[in-house]
Amino acid sequence: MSEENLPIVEPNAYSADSIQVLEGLEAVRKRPGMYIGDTGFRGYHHLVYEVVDNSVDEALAGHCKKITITINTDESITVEDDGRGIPVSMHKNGKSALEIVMTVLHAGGKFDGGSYKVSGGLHGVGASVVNALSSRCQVEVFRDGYVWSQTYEKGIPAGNVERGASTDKNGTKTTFKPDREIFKDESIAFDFNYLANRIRELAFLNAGLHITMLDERNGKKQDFQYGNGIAEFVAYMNQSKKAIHNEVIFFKGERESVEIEIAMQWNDSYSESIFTYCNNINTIEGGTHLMGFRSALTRTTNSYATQKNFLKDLKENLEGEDIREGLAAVISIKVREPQFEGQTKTKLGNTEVKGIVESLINEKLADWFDRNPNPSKTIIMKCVDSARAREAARKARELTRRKTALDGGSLPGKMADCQERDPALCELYLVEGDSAGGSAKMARDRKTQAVLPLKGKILNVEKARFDKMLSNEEIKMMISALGTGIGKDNINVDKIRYHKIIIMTDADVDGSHIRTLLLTFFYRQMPEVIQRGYIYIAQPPLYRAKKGQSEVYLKDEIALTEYLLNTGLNAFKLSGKQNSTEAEVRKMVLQIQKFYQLLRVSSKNMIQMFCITY
Ligand code: 0RA
Repeated sequence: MSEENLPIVEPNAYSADSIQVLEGLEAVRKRPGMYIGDTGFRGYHHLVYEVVDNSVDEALAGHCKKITITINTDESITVEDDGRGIPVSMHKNGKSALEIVMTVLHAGGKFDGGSYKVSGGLHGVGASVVNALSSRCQVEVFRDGYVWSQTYEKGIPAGNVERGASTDKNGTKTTFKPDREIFKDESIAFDFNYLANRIRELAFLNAGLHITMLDERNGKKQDFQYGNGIAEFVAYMNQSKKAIHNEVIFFKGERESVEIEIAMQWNDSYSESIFTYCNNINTIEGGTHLMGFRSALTRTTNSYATQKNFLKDLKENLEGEDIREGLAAVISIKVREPQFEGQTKTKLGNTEVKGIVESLINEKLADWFDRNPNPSKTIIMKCVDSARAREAARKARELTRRKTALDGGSLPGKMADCQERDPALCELYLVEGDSAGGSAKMARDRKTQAVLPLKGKILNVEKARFDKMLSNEEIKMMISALGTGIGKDNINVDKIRYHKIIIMTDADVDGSHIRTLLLTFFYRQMPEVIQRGYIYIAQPPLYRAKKGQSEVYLKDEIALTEYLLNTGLNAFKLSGKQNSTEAEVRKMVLQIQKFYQLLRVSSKNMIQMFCITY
């Protein structure tokens, strides 16, 4: 049947199919967490990624060059691509393919199995999940000369697929508004920068793909397009560091239908940053691609260094970690049937991938070393340095074994510990400077709250080797206060003495610098402490409101407006409506506030429009 002649289907036709659809949508709405992780900030933003992933899949298949993501003023999202458009043709059961994609779980690629070689996201489950969790969703498909559209409410079609105006465009445009019955926390709103981080990543991972982000709430616009893909990603990672060689090393290849791209560049820091991806998904837990990369890097670097006689003073081979010190790298592979394992399903399990990646890197890296003798020598010299430092640190550690401050035997003198011994009940405040430390000690509840004052700027562990870090007084104090020990083979997070570690720095630039340094320390040396959710940041309130005897602290502008409304409104009545309730007045004031905000934005846009016209 041709798409131009879609038959009219009874909107509420009672069939086995529609019962299944309703059951599917209900399952998603009942347990949204199973499909999008959670219904808080993360899950709310995850909806956008699911829709964008479908457009990126279309780009991966080679049919889409441009994606535009718009945050609309009503907190709905529009994602538009210039791909082939979701098929709208009639399916066997009398429904349009579009309706099936949007309402049936797991339908995405099913009705057209051979369409995509690889796929990110939920493999096409995404569209129907987002639809089910949206109060309203509209899809417009530009295809075969017409605009086709269908609208849904909580995932249920509000009508049939309609053929609209004629068009010569191709593509898909989805607009959805997250359902507040599911995403109950009304304070959650789309965060442009949070979305931009993932969008930038997608643009890096898909060289040449042009993604534009627009925020209609404030007129913000950002374009992402990287012709050199992950090589530019690595340059971006190193932008605030000093690279030790100019060119980002980049390899690309395809073997046994696995596509592999690797970009890397060493910088003068002492930490390694390797990001790995499979089908555009960040494999945080690593896996077989990372294993293949590591083993090839260690082997090829050692064999080149030995052949050039660079290891003669070292008398042993370089270890993997010597080579990866200061390395920034991105590994991106695309496979047909990815197996994701691990606790968070972000560990690549495909066993064949290790050997494939390993042999490609062995070959290409050996060739790169041969063709680039000067940067190769610089890189190997840095690895040799690192091996020497590792050896020195090992000797130093052996000499100072026994009970040192680092084993948590003795607590630092400046620290005020708490009385409680159950870590789950204990809080440690890391405070900037002795005077703030003094105030915190006076204000604390000494039963459960411990205070450790730190002197000014702590060491930047990103720029220091392990042995230097261990000789730093502030760092030593923290480690002994925490009680976990330190270092790859010596740390034991189960021994931590506090389940709440609160970073409490001053509300100024120095304070945020120190906070960054502390977070860097935890990120690099005690990532598990972050993963377990033990790290907190104290947020000093911006306002104090005093009224008679009562005194409250207000976190920010929003809290202030809320407070003013709550305390001031009972005195007001809407003019002409003497019996207006407080809730009515409140709603109206909030609407006026929102209206003014939108007016500010749109008048800015208007002025821009006029400037262009005249
Ligand atoms: C299945 C088959 C075809 C296109 C798509 C899915 C498709 C889905 C989405 C979702 C967002 N944007 C999209 N663009 C395309 C191709 C069918 C054909 O024309 O052969």
